[in-house]
Amino acid sequence: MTETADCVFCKIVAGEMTATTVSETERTLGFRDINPQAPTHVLIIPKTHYATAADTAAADNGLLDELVSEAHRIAEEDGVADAGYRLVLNTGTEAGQTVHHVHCHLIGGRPLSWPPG
Ligand code: D5M
Repeated sequence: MTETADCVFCKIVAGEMTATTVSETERTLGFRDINPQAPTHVLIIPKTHYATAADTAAADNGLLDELVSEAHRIAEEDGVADAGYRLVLNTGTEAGQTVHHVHCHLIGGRPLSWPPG
């Protein structure tokens, strides 16, 4: 859980960078992705810095559950829950993880193809 001074999501949590926040709990923050891939594209993160989902699960039992619960609540708020949505946790470089502060992508509001690219 080494917080890095140049972590963009830590900066958002600290209020040093702006984001379009859609949810906040004691331990989580949800904000709209800067490069949306669908009508609803929200990132849900823990306020504490963990690099990956596995690191989060190992360090803080229950925190990943909160990310998923928040994602579902936001999906309902955005009106995409009934049609269906996708949660994505990119992990590592080959999976396309570019920000190394764990984040759950909530993507919905359009039909989504499978498999992903
Ligand atoms: O996804 C990282 C995601 O983070 C990517 O979809 C862009 C988004 N991003 C990066 N910087 C910002 C800021 N400042 N606000 C909102 N969204 C941001 P990954 O799974 O690591 O590829």
